[in-house]
Amino acid sequence: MGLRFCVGLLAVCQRWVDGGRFGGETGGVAETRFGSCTLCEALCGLEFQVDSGRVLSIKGDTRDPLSRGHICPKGVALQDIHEGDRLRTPVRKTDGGWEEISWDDAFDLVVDRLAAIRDEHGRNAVGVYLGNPTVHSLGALTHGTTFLSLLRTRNRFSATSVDQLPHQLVASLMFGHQFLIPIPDIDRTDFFLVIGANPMVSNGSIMTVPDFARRRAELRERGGRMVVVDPRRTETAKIADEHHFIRPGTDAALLLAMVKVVLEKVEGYDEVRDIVEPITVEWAESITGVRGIRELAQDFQAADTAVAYGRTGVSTQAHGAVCQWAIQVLNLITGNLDRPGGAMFTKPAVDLLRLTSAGGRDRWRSSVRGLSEFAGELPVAALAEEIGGIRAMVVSAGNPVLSTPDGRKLDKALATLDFMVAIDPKINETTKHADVILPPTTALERDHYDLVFHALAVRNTTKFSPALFPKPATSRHDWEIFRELGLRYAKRFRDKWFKAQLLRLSPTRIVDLLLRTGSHHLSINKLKKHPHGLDLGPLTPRGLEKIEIAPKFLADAAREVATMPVPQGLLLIGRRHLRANNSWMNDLPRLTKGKARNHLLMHPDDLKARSLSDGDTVKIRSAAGEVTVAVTATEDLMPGVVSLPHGYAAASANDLTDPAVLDVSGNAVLNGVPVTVSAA
Ligand SMILES: Nc1nc2c(c(=O)[nH]1)N[C@H]1C(S)=C(S)[C@@H](COP(=O)(O)OP(=O)(O)OC[C@H]3O[C@@H](n4cnc5c(=O)[nH]c(N)nc54)[C@H](O)[C@@H]3O)O[C@H]1N2
Ligand SMILES: Nc1nc2c(c(=O)[nH]1)N[C@H]1C(S)=C(S)[C@@H](COP(=O)(O)OP(=O)(O)OC[C@H]3O[C@@H](n4cnc5c(=O)[nH]c(N)nc54)[C@H](O)[C@@H]3O)O[C@H]1N2
Ligand code: SF4
Ligand SMILES: [Mo]
Repeated sequence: MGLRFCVGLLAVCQRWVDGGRFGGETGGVAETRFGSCTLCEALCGLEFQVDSGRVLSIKGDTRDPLSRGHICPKGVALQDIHEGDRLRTPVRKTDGGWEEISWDDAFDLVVDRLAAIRDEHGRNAVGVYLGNPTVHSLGALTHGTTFLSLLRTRNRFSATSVDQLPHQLVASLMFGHQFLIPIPDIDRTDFFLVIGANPMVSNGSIMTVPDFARRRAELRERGGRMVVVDPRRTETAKIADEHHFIRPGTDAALLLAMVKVVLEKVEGYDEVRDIVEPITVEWAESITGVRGIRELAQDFQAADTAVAYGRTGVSTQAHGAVCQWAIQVLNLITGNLDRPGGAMFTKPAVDLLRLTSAGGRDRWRSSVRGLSEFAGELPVAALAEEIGGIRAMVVSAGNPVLSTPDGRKLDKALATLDFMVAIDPKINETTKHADVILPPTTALERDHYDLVFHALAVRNTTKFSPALFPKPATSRHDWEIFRELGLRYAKRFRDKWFKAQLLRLSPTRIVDLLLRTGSHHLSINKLKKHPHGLDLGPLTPRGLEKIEIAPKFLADAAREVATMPVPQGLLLIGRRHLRANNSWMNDLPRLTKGKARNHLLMHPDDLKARSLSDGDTVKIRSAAGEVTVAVTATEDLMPGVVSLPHGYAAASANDLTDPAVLDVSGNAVLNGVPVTVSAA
């Protein structure tokens, strides 16, 4: 019934939505256009100067209500992605190398092979991996998910389980929906506690905050305070009022000790009190290396408003789920959950909660290790070992050989597949294993409406970004690729044919429908009248109906923290760079000029203890593997900690991370990896 309603409503919408594209030839007169950057979560508004189908310049749009003119160097590089070296037509692997084929032949070939493997080995023999840019491509979201549901495989993997799975698990268990994730109300808080995040470089994550430096300055002007907890004195730590080094992987001890201190002056919450009972501040200080935990907790509690926020440093580690849970408990018991200045929920123009499942876990398990599914996905750390049972892979917008634990093992496993298709404009360390690569258009050639990050932003805003340029007739959008694959696949397996009809709608039309039925009653046409975006105001209290403060699954995991041993030896953490984006964009000269960045960082005392010097080539070893890389001395690291960025093939951090060690959520442990370092 729902679907018929949609189709009917859509026919009406079709008359309203002109579906027209801006762009085209202008013949020598520069034109100004507006849109948004889709490279990271910050959603920066952009102002383009274009002429004759070419970009003349890209700068920040000062009238965008969210980003207020902010732009980073990657945004400018959208031009380079568009104009640079990339696949523009499908290619097929042959004995003589990559060979161009037509779209029609490519779609038929892919569907024939996937269907044959499903016929022979069953549905779960087809595996899927979705990478990070999926969430930044409207069409990959609207059509990729429908295509995947047609495959009906349980072997679904994504970058979620090397990233934010603990946030989603905690949100589903505490608040009832995996995307009901509290966002720091940074614009009104008096005390901003940042744990394991570096928004000065990342521009915010699960906290869309495009102009972090300015908002931080405004916090200071209001007399507010920012405290950072991080094993590295990061770019964010350097502009904080206070920075604490912490031993990687031990944040759960810090957070539970803070909860215990806060509970001394709060009534109730007996189930939490019981969990933190065995924790002492002294023990937590010895484990974490952080001094003044009691004072930190008391200051947080005493602030008029305060918000604790933790990101990949505390989600991609051994106690990721407990950390994310303890952070929300801290917000809750200090009265800062769901109130201005605290941790709040967004009210986006398109309700993400309506579009996605609430969560759910352990409805099936991986076949080798028996790891639990969450929200329909298995932990990607199990992908390599599942290949064998999996005979074919669909990989879209990702590079798991560089981005998931023990990438080398995955590299070898992918080579044994019967068939692989990649949807990606690039031949990378993963897509090189594909039999067929289907390259989508770039961000400048397609309409964008952000379904995900408006829902995770520090302010309610909304914006439609029309395609800057029309796509060449020979190109296909992500959604057109998924549409063609889906329609052909559904024809083979008629059980899902009806569902496939959803694929016929364009993403823009789907968004129009969602906007019209959303709480702000907007439409694409209304948004087109506001090319800089619309401000929908600051975050407002949601009034949560029910909060499960200590769900058993998380409570059990939290009780384990008290038995955590003091970590010994060197611990590896990652890092990000403003001019890099995970494993891609490393081939763009505009972003990569200057010194190489994929070196190991190490404290001078740790170098000296191993008779090493700044600039030496060193060998890093872990339980999973080894890499050889140059080392740089820095006092910005806590002694006993070393840092290597991920995403570089020459020395991949994920040749060191270990798929055998997982957080209870199933998330990979990418930080706090025990390593040794010696002269190469
Ligand atoms: N050790 C360590 N490992 C990590 C991390 C870490 O901090 N440390 N971080 C983790 C995190 S947070 C993440 S999100 C993952 C990211 O890991 P992945 O998502 O696996 O990899 P990406 O590097 O984002 O790969 C992006 C690919 O998408 C392609 N692409 C770009 N735009 C599009 C598009 O519009 N459509 C399509 N179809 N393809 C496109 C690019 O060409 C590139 O090949 O890495 C994780 N891995
Ligand atoms: N320039 C740039 N921006 C990006 C990306 C990028 O690759 N480049 N990637 C995007 C993606 S996919 C994501 S998910 C976000 C990530 O956004 P963030 O999480 O804000 O970014 P990171 O730089 O990974 O920050 C993690 C921090 O945790 C610290 N850390 C490591 N281990 C621990 C630990 O055990 N405890 C504590 N307390 N801290 C620890 C690290 O030193 C680091 O400073 O960034 C997004 N934005
Ligand atoms: S911070 Fe940079 S990459 Fe992220 S949206 Fe803004 S311009 Fe794009
Ligand atoms: Mo990520």
